[in-house]
Amino acid sequence: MQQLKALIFDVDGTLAETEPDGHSVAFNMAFQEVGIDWHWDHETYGELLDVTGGKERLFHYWQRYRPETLAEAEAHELLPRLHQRKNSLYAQIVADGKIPLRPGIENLIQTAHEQGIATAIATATSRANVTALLHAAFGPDWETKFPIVVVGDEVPRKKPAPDVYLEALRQLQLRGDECLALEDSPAGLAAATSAGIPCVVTRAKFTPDEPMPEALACINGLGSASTPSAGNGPDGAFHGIADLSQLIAWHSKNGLN
Ligand code: XBP
Ligand code: MG
Repeated sequence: MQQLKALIFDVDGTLAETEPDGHSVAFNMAFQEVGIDWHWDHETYGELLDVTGGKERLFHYWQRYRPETLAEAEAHELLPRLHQRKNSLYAQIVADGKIPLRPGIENLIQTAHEQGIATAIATATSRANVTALLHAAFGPDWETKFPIVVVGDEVPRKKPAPDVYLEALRQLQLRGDECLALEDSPAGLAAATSAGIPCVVTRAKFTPDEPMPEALACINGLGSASTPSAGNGPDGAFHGIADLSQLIAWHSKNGLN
């Protein structure tokens, strides 16, 4: 049995509900601002989340659904600019305090630090977006909580490739089985497990309603005293709070060990 030495957190969907309340809102605002007749409703955005990375998502949508709206050269000029504008609008939404951390996250990070368990970030989003969210949530010294932050555009391949997790392991100087990943998406789960890191999925609003047998546990959130979580852990049905002691217990049963 391997001792748990680090928790590696995904950002969007796992730390906070940034997709429905932040990124998708900001994408639609940016479409309006630049005068393109695109609009991503909830269902469309949910499907587009299979493509990780906002810029990649824009190019995918253009090529797959609306190729007639932009010529090749126009798309290569407009879409990166649109993505930048989306990120500025997203940063503003976050700075306005509109996206709280999900229940249990703050407590989990605090307890991990008290018990000498490292906390790191492995995300498909950009460093600027991580900074915006964590600064708003934890204040100006947020980097003391997350000294290791690995982002999608600073590694060769985004999730579902394992690159962000492999780089996090390299910086942590730990093996995969000494860590636990927290994710909300099939792409994130695939990234963590292919890096050899057991993964707990905390379902978010956009998590597809499908079984995730590769997950060590798949629950509908970390849960709190007022709203306990439910789902499945390695021992079967789970109902309660997935606090640090629960995560350590699950980690000790990790089949990857
Ligand atoms: C989720 C993503 C990101 C965000 C948007 O990342 O795939 O692309 O949707 O952010 P994760 P960007 O769940 O790994 O945190 O526009 O910066 O890509
Ligand atoms: Mg996510």
